[in-house]
Amino acid sequence: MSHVQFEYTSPKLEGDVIVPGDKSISHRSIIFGSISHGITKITNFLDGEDCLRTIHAFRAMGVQIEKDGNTVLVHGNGLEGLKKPTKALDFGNSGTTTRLMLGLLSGLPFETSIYGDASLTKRPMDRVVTPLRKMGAVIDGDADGKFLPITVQGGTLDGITYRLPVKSAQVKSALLLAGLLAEGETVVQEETETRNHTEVMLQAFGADLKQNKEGIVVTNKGNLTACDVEVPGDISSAAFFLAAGAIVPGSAITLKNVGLNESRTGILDVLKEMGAAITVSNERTTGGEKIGDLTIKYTALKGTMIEGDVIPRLIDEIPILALLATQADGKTIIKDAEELRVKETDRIEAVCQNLQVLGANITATEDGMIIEGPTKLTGGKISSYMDHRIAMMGVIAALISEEPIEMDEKDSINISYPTFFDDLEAILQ
Ligand code: SPQ
Repeated sequence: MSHVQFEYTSPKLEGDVIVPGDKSISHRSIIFGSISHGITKITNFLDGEDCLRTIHAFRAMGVQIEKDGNTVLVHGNGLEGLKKPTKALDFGNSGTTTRLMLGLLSGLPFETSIYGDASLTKRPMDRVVTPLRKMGAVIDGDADGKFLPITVQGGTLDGITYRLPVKSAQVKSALLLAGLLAEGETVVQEETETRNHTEVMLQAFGADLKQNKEGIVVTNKGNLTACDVEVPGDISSAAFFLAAGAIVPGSAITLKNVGLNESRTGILDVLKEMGAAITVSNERTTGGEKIGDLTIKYTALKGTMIEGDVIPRLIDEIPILALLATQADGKTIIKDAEELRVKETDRIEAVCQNLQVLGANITATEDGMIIEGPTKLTGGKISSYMDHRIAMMGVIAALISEEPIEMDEKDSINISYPTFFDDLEAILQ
């Protein structure tokens, strides 16, 4: 790993950023395009490593997918058009690819083996394997299918009613995908709403999916039909510049075409609560997803409480929100975020250890962290923990640190935001 140093002297951020396409929506557009009939044209597709894993998986199953930059054409031949891959599928670092594909592969008439990188191999898969087995899936893997590598012997499935024990859109989506292939109804119930891109997009592709008081109900009635997808900008990527704009003195940034689906906008609620100068403009809807422009200006912030139902609406933004909280006046408490411990790394430990090195007053708790601000950040040596979101947090920290910040690597950022440094350069004054 090659160490990198970040040093920005009296920076100020000004201008517009067009953040890349949403990672969650990009994955789903490939999956639903591949199982539908017809040509799905995807624009503003995220060219990040995780989404490329999903493309490779479907190409390996015989789907013709043409990619020209951020435009992708998926030539779907329906579920019956998918073929057994000739070798095991490598899902790299991508939790979304793995969990959603486990749902789909469970109902396809062939055997598939899947594996991933060191981080993915440590992430729990039993959260999807357990309910899929209840539907009749035959899944074998390390520690009885808790971890990759996993082999799925696809076959017939029966619909079930399942109440999610974890706040996870990936588990919900895996079951809805399996439900498209199962006999009878599959009902997924969730206590706290998680991102709903699967539901929105399945409806756009013509699936028989409804939401009623029972839960989210899907059946395997008929084929899906190809549907063009314009991917909104990723609010989880925008979050790094929202935070930067709020904490780097003198900054004013506009982030264009950002996805504003309510199940993802928890960060906007929290920023407003903390006193950030943020405005939303140019709101519109495309493919059932809300989009708009976000303008943020530097201003004084105050600490806040982040807990309960907002957590799934900002789960991936917590690392950068923690950095922001080090600059806010007073205490910020983050609770109910135990899911952070099973992301690309244990994000509670990674955030706290890095920010402590930089002189922040931050303490890890079982399900979150407590931050007391404001503190000036010194420089120091930190680690990305090979996690794209931790790495980007480290770079943004360097914008306000008194000394340079050295990090063990920066390439992990390509997972979700390959143009991160170009976008940063473009607004650095
Ligand atoms: O795909 P992966 O690796 O799980 O990515 C992450 C991320 O930070 O990019 C989580 F580490 O995002 C998840 C997110 O946390 C993407 C996702 C989705 O597209 O459905 C849902 C969330 O995960 P979960 O486990 O809460 O369902």
